[in-house]
Order: sequence, then structure tokens, then C-alpha cells
Amino acid sequence: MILLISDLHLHEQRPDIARAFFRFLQESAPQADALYILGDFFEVWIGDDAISPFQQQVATALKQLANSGTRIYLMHGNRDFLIGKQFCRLAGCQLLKDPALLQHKGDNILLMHGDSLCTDDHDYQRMKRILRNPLSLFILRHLPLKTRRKLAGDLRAKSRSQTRMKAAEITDVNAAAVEQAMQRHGVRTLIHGHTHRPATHNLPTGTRIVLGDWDSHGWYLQLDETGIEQHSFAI
Ligand code: LP5
Repeated sequence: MILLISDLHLHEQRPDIARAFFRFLQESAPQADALYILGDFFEVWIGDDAISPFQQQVATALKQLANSGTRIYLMHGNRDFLIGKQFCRLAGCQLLKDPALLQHKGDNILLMHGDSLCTDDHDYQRMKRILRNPLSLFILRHLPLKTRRKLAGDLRAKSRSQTRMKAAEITDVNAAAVEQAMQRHGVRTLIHGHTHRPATHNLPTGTRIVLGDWDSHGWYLQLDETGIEQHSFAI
């Protein structure tokens, strides 16, 4: 059995979400062969050299799960793309490229964070190109911690105010981008997060399953012999 989660946005200021996640790790995850985390696991990540006691606690909990035999795969999201090898070592998880393929019942399933499918959000895609090119990543990783904290805070604030003003269609995936991604990878099933719009969409090309973000509810997908099912629970 495989479990997938996304967009927990773990943060000191949401202890309720952290508690729900630790409960999930104790009650549901140990039965899984693998746990896939499809990005935005943390509210924001400014570098492996700035791990807070809370983030260390999260890493330790993941490591316990890994030690008990569940493989853990972690994909970057748009808020935690600076997660690196040091965190992965502490947490016993493996970084997963976006996109990635997962074999299930003889078929490939395409896994993505989801932001790359939001091609109508031109401002976001421009910002992503700037932030994620190798030179920017190098510079960002070497900025003083105080500067990184300030920049990350400014970016979150700007994002919050701008996202509120964007039309719903802009911040959702683009249908053609979805179709292209599925065709390029030859899959009938795509699973992603990012948009915070949990749903299962039946498309001419197959099925697109959107994982929910953890807020008033927690969400996870369960893949087993019987199929794929999205579960949610109150936080
Ligand atoms: O995150 P979410 O879901 O609320 O919104 C996203 C898009 N926003 C973002 C920004 C993140 O929220 C914050 C990123 C923090 C990164 C921390 C690590 C780096 C820190 C180290 C030091 C810098 O991804 C939002 C989308 C939305 O999803 C839906 O898809 O719309 O995009 C925006 O709001 C972007 C704005 O439209 C454009 C902002 C322009 C800012 C220009 C910055 C240029 C680069 C600065 C270089 C330091």
C-alpha cells in the first residue's frame, strides 16, 4: 500500500496541523510500503542550515517511520524548494524529481507538485524561472540567514496579496498543460497538489487527482490493490 500527501505547510504557528501529521505518521503511515510527499511539506524552507527545533522534530518523526520500514519520498514544492540533502538525511527520505513516475498495478502514474501546470499564472511562472535557475539557487543558499528570512517573508506576503487578486482560473492548472504532461509521459493517471482544490477529474486523457492541502482538514491518497482513494479527516 502506498500513501501520498501534499501541501501540509507545516509551521510552528499551526500546531494543530503538526499534531494531525504526527498522528497520521503513527496511525496510518506505518502500514504503508511507501509515503510520497508531493511538495509544500513546510510553510517555507530557507535552507538546510536553518533547521528549527520544530523542523527537527518533524525530521525525527519521519526518520522513525523510515526506520520502521516505510520508504519516504519527498518532492519540492514552490515554498520548500530549498530542502536539500541534509534534511533528507535527517528525515530518512529521498528527494524525488518533479515530475516523477510511480508504478502501480502495471501502469505508470505521473506525480507532480502541480505548480508547473499553472501556465496561465504568468507572474508566478516568471518568478519561478528567476528563483529556480541554478545561479539564483546558489546565491539564495549563500545569503545570510537574516536576509533569507526577510526575503522569504516578503515573498510570502506578496504572494498572499497577489493570489487574492488573481482569478480562480489563473491559479488553477491549464487543461492543455495537463494533457501535454500526461501524453509526454504516456500515463492515464496524474496526481498533484498545489492548487488546494482536492478532486478527481475524469478527462479524455485519463484521470487527474488533486490532493488537498492540510488546513481545516487533512488529506491523503491511498493506493492499493483495490485502486486509488482520497481520504480526508477533520483537523
Ligand atoms: O504559495 P502559494 O500557494 O500561496 O502561492 C503560490 C505562488 N506563490 C509562491 C511564493 C511562495 O508562497 C513563497 C515562496 C517562499 C520561498 C522561500 C524560499 C526562498 C527564500 C530564500 C530567499 C528568497 O510560490 C503564487 C501563485 C499561487 O501559488 C497559485 O499558483 O499565484 O505566485 C505568486 O503569488 C507570485 C506573484 O504573482 C509574483 C511575485 C513577484 C515577486 C518578484 C520576486 C522576484 C524574485 C526575487 C528574488 C529574491
